[in-house]
Order: sequence, then C-alpha cells, then structure tokens
Amino acid sequence: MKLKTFTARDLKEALSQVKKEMGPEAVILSTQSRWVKEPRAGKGHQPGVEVTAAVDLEAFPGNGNGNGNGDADLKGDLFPPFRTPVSQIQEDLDEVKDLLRQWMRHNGPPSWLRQHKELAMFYRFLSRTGLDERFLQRWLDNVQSLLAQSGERPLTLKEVAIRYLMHAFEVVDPWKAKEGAPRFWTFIGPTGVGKTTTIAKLAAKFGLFEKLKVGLISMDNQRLGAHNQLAAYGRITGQPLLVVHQRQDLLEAMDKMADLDLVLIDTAGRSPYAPHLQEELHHQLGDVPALEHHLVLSAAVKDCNLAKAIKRFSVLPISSYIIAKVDETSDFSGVFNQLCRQQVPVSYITAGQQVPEDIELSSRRRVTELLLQRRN
Ligand SMILES: Nc1nc2c(ncn2[C@@H]2O[C@H](COP(=O)(O)OP(=O)(O)O)[C@@H](O)[C@H]2O)c(=O)[nH]1
Ligand SMILES: [Mg+2]
Repeated sequence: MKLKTFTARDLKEALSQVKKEMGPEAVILSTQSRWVKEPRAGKGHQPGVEVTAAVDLEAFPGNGNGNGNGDADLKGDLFPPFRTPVSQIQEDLDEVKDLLRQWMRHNGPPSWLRQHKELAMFYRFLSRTGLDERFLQRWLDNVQSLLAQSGERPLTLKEVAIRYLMHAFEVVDPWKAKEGAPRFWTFIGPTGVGKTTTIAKLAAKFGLFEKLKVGLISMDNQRLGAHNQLAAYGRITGQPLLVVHQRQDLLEAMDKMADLDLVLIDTAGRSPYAPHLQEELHHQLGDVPALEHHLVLSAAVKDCNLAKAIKRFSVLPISSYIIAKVDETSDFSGVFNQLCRQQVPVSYITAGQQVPEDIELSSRRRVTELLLQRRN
C-alpha cells in the first residue's frame, strides 16, 4: 500500500493530482483545509486543501518508489473498509458544488449583508450569473472587510462590488505589451472559434487604420483550400500572404517577413480532445522565441470544453486569450471564471462576423459588463 499527501488550491485540483500520480484506483483517506503557498511570486499563502490518498502498490505507477515528502509505505490492513475511487469523488464533488450553488441561491445573502440593500441585491444577482462559488465567497469576504474599514461612511455599490470584480482578472494590449518589430502573433485554438476571422479583423485594424506593415502566414493545411479566406483578405488589403506546411517553412517565412511590423499567423483549428494535440503543437510551434501565442476561445462553448481547451493548448506559453463570439451567448460566467483562475490576460473581444468592425481591445470594464449583462 502506498500513501501520499497532496496540497493544492482546491479539492478538484488536489484530486486531479491524485489521479495523475496514483491513478484512478487511488482512495482518499482524508481531506483538510490548509494554507498553501501560492507559486506565483508575491501572492503569499492562499486557502487550499491537503488530501491524503492511498493506492495498492501493484497499481501505483512508480511501483512504490515515491518521491514526495508525504510518502510512506504501509503494509497490511491499516485502512478503513470503505474506499472511494477518485473518479467517484470527482463526480460527488461536482454534485456537492451544484448543491452549494443552489443553497447559496436559495438562502440569499448572509445576514450581515442584508442591511445593505443595494449590495444584497447585487449579491443575489451575482450568485445567479454562474460565477464560481469560491470566487463568490471571496467577493463576500472582500465586501465584508471593506464595510468594516469604511466605518459609518456608506459605500457605493460601484466602490465595493464592481471594483473588486474588475480587478479579479488581467487585460492586456498585446501590441503595447512589447517593443520592437517584427512581432509574430500566432492564433491557436479549437476549430471554428473565429481564428481566421479575428486575423482578418486585426489585419485591417493594424494595416489599414494604423498604417503598420502587416504580413499574413497561413499554417492551416488541415482542410483543402483553408488559406483561401485569408488570401482573399490579403488581396483586398494588399498584405502579403505566405502559405506554409511545416515548422521549417514557418521559420523561413518568418525570415522573409522580417522587415514588416506585424505578422499574423493562422493555424489549423484542432479539437482540445485530439489525442496528440500537445505533441503536434509543440512540434510545430514550440520553442520559437519570437512567437507570441494568442489562444482564441469561443464564449459560446460549454464550461468543460473551455477548460479543456485552455488546459491542452497551454502546452505553448500563452500571451493572451482572445474571447470570440461574445454575441452568441448571454452567459459569460464560464469565461469569467477561467480568466480569474488562469490569470492569463485577455487581449481582444470579438462580437460578430463583420470584418473589420466586430473586434475591440478588452478592458476591465467591458469584461465585467459582459459578466453582468442581462440578455434574454
Ligand atoms: N457570431 C459570431 N461569429 C463569429 C465571430 N467570429 C467569427 N465568427 C464566425 O464563426 C465562423 C468560423 O470562423 P473562422 O474564423 O473560420 O474560425 P476558425 O476555424 O477558428 O478559423 C465563421 O462563420 C465566422 O464568421 C464572432 O465574434 N461572432
Ligand atoms: Mg480558420
């Protein structure tokens, strides 16, 4: 029997560590709240969990030669008779989260908040947006401490509620984020999310309106004639287009375009569930220091697919997320939760099919508005 202790920011993360290291047969022996060290510099300690798990030695991939601090080999029948596989716990956890969300919704604001009518109303509204309940709880804690600090002075809704939401994620203007030219931006992401359309919009913005020298590279050789769409935009705007197939062709094309200001590189869309996605991405685009990768995500996809896309495509270092198709949904909570969780900045937001109009640089205000929008 192998025993190991894991610490993580939340139970879900801890369970996925358990599953990864010890396999789905691992059983959870205990879970406890803990302060865990935040790996990102300057963030100090964060609330988290400590999970102790066990697995039969034959089933443990490392065959008993564990390396963590909390490792210990145990023999015999020291374990309780009821053992729950990790996969089952994950299902239960999702169910508990759903229940918690319902409970939070039905119970309304905590009693200390009820005397602040406007804030209590805002809390009710917020709890219906689909915002992660952990984040909702942090919002409550923040409001409570702000109220304590403000003494008798009444706080405006804007001061407490919106300001906190607006600073829970990052935004970036990718053009201003770095100096020098040429800049090489790749657009990666699942199929049909709007990569090529976004490139066309940005090519017009930078080439026609800002008068920069823009070039286009199409690496989309998944579908026959996939580069035709981009070629058509290139003809209209007079921007050069190079079609490439392999990593080596890409490097050569980048050389040829070295006298331009900005080169936009279109890639083939891939399913986040494709088995060799990460190896392929790394093989084609990995370790090319000049490349800045922008992950295009559709706001209209289900949370689990969004999370999967982020996880799989992040094998490459992601400079920003581009959130496309915000016009196709009224529920922005999935994207908002991911932005808060990942802390990768959002650069552009697209809200329609019109080229070049339907794109805008993100802002804290706009992203927060999208979460709080009411649409039928
Ligand atoms: N509603 C809406 N449709 C979009 C948006 N961006 C792209 N599309 C449409 O989504 C479809 C796929 O876009 P495309 O750029 O080819 O996606 P790609 O496969 O990622 O390159 C096209 O019909 C686009 O017109 C957007 O912001 N809103
Ligand atoms: Mg495309």
